[in-house]
Amino acid sequence: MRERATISDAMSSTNRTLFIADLHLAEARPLASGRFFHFLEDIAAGADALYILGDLFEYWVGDDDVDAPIARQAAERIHALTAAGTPVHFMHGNRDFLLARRYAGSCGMTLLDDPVVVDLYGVPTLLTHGDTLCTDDRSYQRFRKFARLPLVRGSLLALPLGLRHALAKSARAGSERAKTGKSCEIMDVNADAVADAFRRSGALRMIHGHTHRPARHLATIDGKPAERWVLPDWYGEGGYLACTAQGCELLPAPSPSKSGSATDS
Ligand SMILES: [Mn+2]
Repeated sequence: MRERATISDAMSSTNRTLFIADLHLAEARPLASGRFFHFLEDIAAGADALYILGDLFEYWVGDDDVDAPIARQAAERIHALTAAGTPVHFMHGNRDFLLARRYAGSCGMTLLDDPVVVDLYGVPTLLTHGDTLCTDDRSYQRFRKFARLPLVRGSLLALPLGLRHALAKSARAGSERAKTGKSCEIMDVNADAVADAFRRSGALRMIHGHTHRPARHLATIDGKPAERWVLPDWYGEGGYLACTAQGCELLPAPSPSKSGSATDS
């Protein structure tokens, strides 16, 4: 352990924990995966831990979809990080909630419940993907509850792979249409839902993604400080939150040298 820390000190600063979300990796978005792999090697190596707070993938139809190259590549790269001693924790997003133990195991990463409170260098910190905070979007919240019932989940996974791909495609098309009207990702979080989450958990800090509105929000709830960090998506340059005992900061993901500031179409 000490030996590894010495090696990684030269690569990146240690004693910090990193958070990312909403990478939306897909075959059609090679620049995002290139950035992510570069991030794993150059930034996450040597960190105390990496938390992926949902929507690592644009969609996920089941761990048995073993032919997807992006899934295989991501598993290899994440596994290299965990094998080198940096624990990786994964929480489901709304796009990849079917990701299960088999795939997580192949990455060497642990699955987290949503929400969960972790002790982050002494600060009780609530981690969530963020979609449950978008309570103004009632139809989405009904769908979310339904889709995650064990029976529904199980029935979905029992469908032939081809049919699951077709369903995922139509769900993405439907969500694109919905965004022009109302969508959780556009409507943002509900302030009362945020305050409730702080109250119920006793956390002083919250970290989430989903809304694609990176920011640091400071509030006082019941006389206590409440710090909320929103993670960026990786449709553009991408980015991450780095936390130490001193606090957190949002940082851009470094571009792999060739692609510069280019983005996927
Ligand atoms: Mn999401």
